[in-house]
Amino acid sequence: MSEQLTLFSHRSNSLPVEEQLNLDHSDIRLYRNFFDEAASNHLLETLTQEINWRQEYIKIHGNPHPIPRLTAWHGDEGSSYSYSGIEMNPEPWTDTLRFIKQAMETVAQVKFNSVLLNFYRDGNDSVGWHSDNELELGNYPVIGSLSLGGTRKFSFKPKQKARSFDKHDVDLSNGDVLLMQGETQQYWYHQIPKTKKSVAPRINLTFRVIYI
Ligand SMILES: O=C(O)CCC(=O)C(=O)O
Ligand SMILES: [Mn+2]
Repeated sequence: MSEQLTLFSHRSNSLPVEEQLNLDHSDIRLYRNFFDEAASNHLLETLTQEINWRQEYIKIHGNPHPIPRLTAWHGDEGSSYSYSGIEMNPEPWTDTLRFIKQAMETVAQVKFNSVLLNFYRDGNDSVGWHSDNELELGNYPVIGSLSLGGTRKFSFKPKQKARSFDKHDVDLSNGDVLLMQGETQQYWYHQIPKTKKSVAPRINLTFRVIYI
């Protein structure tokens, strides 16, 4: 563990302030500024440099299409995972990732064994509607998400069409933690839409428990 990292305070050292999103059949909690600005900026810079960011492709009608963001996958050995048809084998934990993981575990109250990282270079980068409901994540996935860098809109919409009026948006900013658990992935889709606004680069880390 680098000396600099251990100096950073995060809100789990005190009692983090929790906002609960009030959506049916969900358990979604927000911890604003979980990491303070200095820590968040440092983590953003370090991860930008040290992560081996990859451009992945998905096949549509047999043709490869670049996904609109860069990604990386780190975790315990054996926690391999398929995502949008991409089979991902984890890279090992770095000191930075281990430090963040330990902090996230204090609010999530679970031990994570993997993390998917997304790098959104600008407003053209995005992730489309999906839920994190892959079989490897079990029936009630606990997803701990940390956002670093530019603020982006994160949207929820219900899986049942009749409830589509229930769409809900939340802005995720530098240092914010979003925890999704319980039935959330069974009942709700989420996305990061593209935006025409000028936005700073953003890194999002979603910590997960993969049942091997
Ligand atoms: O960037 C985000 O906030 C969300 C990323 C996400 O939903 C995912 O990687 O599954
Ligand atoms: Mn997701």
